[in-house]
Formats: sequence, structure tokens, C-alpha cells
Amino acid sequence: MKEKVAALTERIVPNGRAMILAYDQGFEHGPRDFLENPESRKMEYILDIAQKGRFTAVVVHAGLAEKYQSEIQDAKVPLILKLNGKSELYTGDDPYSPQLYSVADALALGATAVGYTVYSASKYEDQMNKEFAAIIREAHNKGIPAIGWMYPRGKSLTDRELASRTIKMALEEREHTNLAIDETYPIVAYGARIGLELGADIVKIKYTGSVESFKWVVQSASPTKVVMSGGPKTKTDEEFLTMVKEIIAAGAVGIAVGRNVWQRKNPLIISEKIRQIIFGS
Ligand code: FBP
Repeated sequence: MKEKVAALTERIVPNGRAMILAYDQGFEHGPRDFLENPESRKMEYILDIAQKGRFTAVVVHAGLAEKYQSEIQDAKVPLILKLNGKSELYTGDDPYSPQLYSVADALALGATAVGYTVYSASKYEDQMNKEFAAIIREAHNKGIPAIGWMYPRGKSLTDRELASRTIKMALEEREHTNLAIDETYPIVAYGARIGLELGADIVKIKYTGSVESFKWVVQSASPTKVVMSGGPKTKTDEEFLTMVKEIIAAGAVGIAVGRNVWQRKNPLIISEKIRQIIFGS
């Protein structure tokens, strides 16, 4: 099964490089993300970008995967099925994203890999670690890779009185950067490392703002592969492309991006520029 997992990982990360199109935001943020470019509300539009932009995979929840199963197959873009999810409507301090679908569902829908978000630092982190560990075990037994959205988030990150040593390091890092606490390298590296310790094949994480700090994050996760999460649309293409250049220089295999592609007026232009940086062609 190890060989099968490696072969499917290679499909998403051909020649050690990945360019994944994320489209789970309709659940995580709601349709407000589509207002910027209303065409982006349609799965057909996203699949067209994925195919013409030569993305190495597309991420969706089960509802879209089921409704567009044949279109996804025709587009020949590997599917990553997101197995957990939560909306932004509940705004409590400590997030929990429950498992909603299984590895078996993913296989039935023709997925090449499964994805799961872990909010380390939430008071529900144990529950998410347990669910993700069970998913990884089952995915690997069935021969498919598992990808962790490793996003430390929760009240502990901001409660100075209870701050752990890692959080104190993060607070110090924040003193001389403009980063949010969950973008500082001690926190991002910890989340990425938990992904490795749980057995994830790829982790999707936030950028830490510099090549040097991201290098440490990539090294902390190794041999688990690292992709950068896109984040909100930047003001200019250049701003986003610089981040892509920096994470590649730091040793990441690529990106898993949504809004910075499909919220732009011409998503294929930025896709091509991203491709040049990641694949050099
Ligand atoms: P974007 O490139 O649009 O940021 O998408 C990456 C992603 O991880 C999505 O897969 C997910 O829906 C979203 O970000 C989560 O965003 P947030 O960090 O706001 O919860």
C-alpha cells in the first residue's frame, strides 16, 4: 500500500511540485467569497480553471464531488475530497471542524487523496487529532494519501496568562513583524510538525512572512511535503507571486490556493504566472 500512496501523492505532486486549486470556501466562508467574481460560484467555472490552468488537483467537499463527479473525471484533474468542514457562522473562540465524510466516501467519489483540517490550540484539538489519525490510518490502509490543513487556532493563542513556551516565542516574533499570531513561525512550524507526527503526506499551512522562517517550518515537517495556503486575495498579483517564489525558495513543494486565483478577473493569467514559478514551465 505504501507504493500506492506514493504513486497517488506523485499525481498531486508531479516531479515534486504541486499546484492545487482549493474550492471548499463555499462551506468555510460562505458565498461572500464569490461576490468579488460572481462566476466563481459555479463549479463549471472552477473546473475550467483547474483544467486550463493545469492545476495538479482540485479540493472540494462531498456535495460538489458527487454532483459533478463525471465533470471532474472528464477534466482529468485529481480530486482531493475534504472530509471535515465547518461554517464561519459560529464564531466561538475554539473551533472544531467535525468529520462529515469518510475515506470510503472519497474512494467511491474517485478521489486521489483526502483532506482534513486540524485546529491545533483549540480546546477541541484532541478530537480533531483523533479523527485525523483514524482517517490517515484508513487512507494508508486503502492506499490513498492524506493531506492536513494544519491551522493552529483558538483561545490559547491569545491568552497571555496561559501562554505555553511556543506561544511566548510566537508573541516575541510578533513584536518585530506584522504577522498575526497564527502566521508566526513557532506556531506554523508546530502545526506542520503535528501533521508529520500524525502521518500526513502533505500539510497545507500559512506563510510565515520570510524565506528563512518558512525554511524552518518546511524542515520541521520534513519528510511530509509542505504546500502554502493562499489566503485572502492580495492587492496585486506581484504580492502573491512574491510569496510563491519565497515558499519555493524555502523548500515547499507548492501551493494550495483558492481566492488568489478565482477571485481575480482573469484567473488563467495568474495561474500561468504561478505555474512558471512552481514548475518553471
Ligand atoms: P484560500 O487560498 O482561498 O485562502 O484557500 C485556502 C483555504 O485553506 C481553503 O482550503 C479553506 O477554505 C480556507 O483557506 C480556510 O480559510 P480560513 O483560514 O479563513 O479559515
